Amino acid sequence: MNTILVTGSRGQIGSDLVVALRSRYGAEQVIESVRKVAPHLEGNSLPYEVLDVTDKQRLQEIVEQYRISTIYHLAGLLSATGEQNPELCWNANVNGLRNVLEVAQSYGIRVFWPSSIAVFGPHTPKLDTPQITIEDPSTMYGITKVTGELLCHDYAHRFGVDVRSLRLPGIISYSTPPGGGTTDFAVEIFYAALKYGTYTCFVRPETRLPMMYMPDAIKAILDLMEADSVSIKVRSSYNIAAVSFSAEELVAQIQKYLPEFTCYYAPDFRQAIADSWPCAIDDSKARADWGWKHRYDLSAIVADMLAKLDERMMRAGEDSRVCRQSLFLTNHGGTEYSEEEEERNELSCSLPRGFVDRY
Ligand code: AKB
Repeated sequence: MNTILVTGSRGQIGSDLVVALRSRYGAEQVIESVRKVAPHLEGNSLPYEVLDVTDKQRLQEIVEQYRISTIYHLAGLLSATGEQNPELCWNANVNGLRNVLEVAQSYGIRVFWPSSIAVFGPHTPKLDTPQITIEDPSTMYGITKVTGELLCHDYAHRFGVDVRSLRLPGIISYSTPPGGGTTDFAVEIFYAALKYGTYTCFVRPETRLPMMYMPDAIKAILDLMEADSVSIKVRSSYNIAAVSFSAEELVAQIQKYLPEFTCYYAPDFRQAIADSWPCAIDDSKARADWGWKHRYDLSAIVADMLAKLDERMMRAGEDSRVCRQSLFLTNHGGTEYSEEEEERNELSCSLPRGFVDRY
């Protein structure tokens, strides 16, 4: 029986991943864990635990209690918050991962851990960034991801831990806003476009970064974790890619639906982080080893994001500026989730934390 623990389960990826895992393996088989109990989790009939991943003893107790066989270890800080709190970033990202790998070794657990394009730095080739290349990150977040990759490689080869990882790009999603990343602008912009018709972007218009739509990210994680062990040739972390676009290209695509939408640019400290990352990475190894293939290009992402957010705003009784009819007619998207799953994933259309203050 596959019993799964998801750490950081209420983050941007965790929120969607838990829904997908529960639909695949059964609701009771997936145990969520969060660092602090949130009011909406109390009274939740599905299993969840409070876990600070730096507490190895508590992690071990949960693993024993539920006889966990797979851990999706998502708890950790992102690049922008990591720069503002480097000590916490190191502690949560590196010591947390090490605890997971230690426990995985003791109990024979399969592990998924997200690395990031943040492992790359100013001397890394910016276009078609190869699987094996210079890794000279200029952020604490990137340093923790390089360290994490080395730990994964070591625990896999030295102790036989079945750990699998992806170097994720910026993830665009409508269920839960991201918290504290450099690529967050590519999500915030949708909320702002619909609600206010204007957005102030914290990177320059020509800033081009690798991105992926959440349904593709969930598919990549599930495909990787279900692949035959012998096909997983990279145990540090796989390059993975879908689309690459600049901030101004994203704006232009949104303007096709919302012609009056205006974007202003006020680059802040996150510009330097974005400038240190690649524009587009080569993921041919993932495509060859375990058959990775993305589905959503920029136009499909924008159509689906606007339709889904607009629908949520409508359900929440909020106004959006979309011409509903034209949006739905051109919605080529559709996600992997059924209506029923979406209903279960009752996440509101609230704006990202701290986001409203800027308006
Ligand atoms: C971030 O911006 O920090 C993340 C990432 C690319 O790892 N989205």
